[in-house]
Amino acid sequence: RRKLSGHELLCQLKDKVEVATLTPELPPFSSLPWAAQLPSQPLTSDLGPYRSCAVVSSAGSLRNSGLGREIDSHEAVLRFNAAPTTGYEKDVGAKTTIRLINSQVMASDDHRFLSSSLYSSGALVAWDPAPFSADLTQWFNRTDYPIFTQYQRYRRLHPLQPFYILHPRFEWQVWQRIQDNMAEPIQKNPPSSGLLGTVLMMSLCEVVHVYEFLPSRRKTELCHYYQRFFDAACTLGAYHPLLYEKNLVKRMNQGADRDIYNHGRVTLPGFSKLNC
Ligand code: NCC
Repeated sequence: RRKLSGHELLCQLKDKVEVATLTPELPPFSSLPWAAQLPSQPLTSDLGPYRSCAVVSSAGSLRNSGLGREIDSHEAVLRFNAAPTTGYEKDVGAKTTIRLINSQVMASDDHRFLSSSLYSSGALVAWDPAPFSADLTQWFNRTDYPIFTQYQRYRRLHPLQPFYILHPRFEWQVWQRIQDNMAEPIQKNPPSSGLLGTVLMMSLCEVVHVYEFLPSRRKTELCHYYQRFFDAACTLGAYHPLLYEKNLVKRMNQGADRDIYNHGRVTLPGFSKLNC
């Protein structure tokens, strides 16, 4: 099979992946009293369009990057999980427009999801590693972590903050794009938050800059910029098909290779600016 060009890959993503979120009328949620807590509109009708966006990975190589000012200059900034800005502004900026969190963060006691102010800026978007079929009832009956009980609790405490849940179809549509473009079979686990957030922003922004997803010359075994914990698997992947994700993003990058090397910066077009 022929290897697709970067432009063809981008068009595949645009055509075959839909950033869908849960809304109150979707079964099986529609018959549950708390369905009314879900946003009435899908995320893509409420947020954006934005001109220029930043996706900030949580990689340790953001340490001493000095990218904070550049990151904050974008109209919208997406961050992940428990990644803080306070105390790290010089390297990662201070603006948070969207925070994408996995269900493990919502459920684990360490992250104090319900009470920490870390989660209170911008819109929240949650996802859970759903069974491959992406059938909503199957997923509802066996989520990886208790995403729905935590969602209800958070909504009660913070009713005014926008908070979306990604449809599991989305994670598997992105997974399929990776698999169809790799020669060997990849693990049947959903893509990392990093790639999911990048595709989400490509559907909201005219141009997306992703920071330290493809590691720069500052590449390090330090897992996160905000923690003293070392593990190369954070950058290379274990559960998530992270190396394959990075291969795909490298092929789609429209910026210069030296921008990756010097700044860890990748430039991707938003779907609205893509002529397919
Ligand atoms: O580490 P995590 O990801 O929160 O990082 C967010 C995204 O940044 C990219 N990244 C991170 C570190 C690094 N050295 N290189 C990178 O490229 C990845 O794209 C990553 O997705 C996740 O994807 O949700 C993940 O979450 C953590 C963890 O659940 C949260 O941080 C909360 O503690 C997972 N770690 C564990 O389960 C131990 C991680 O595997 C994936």
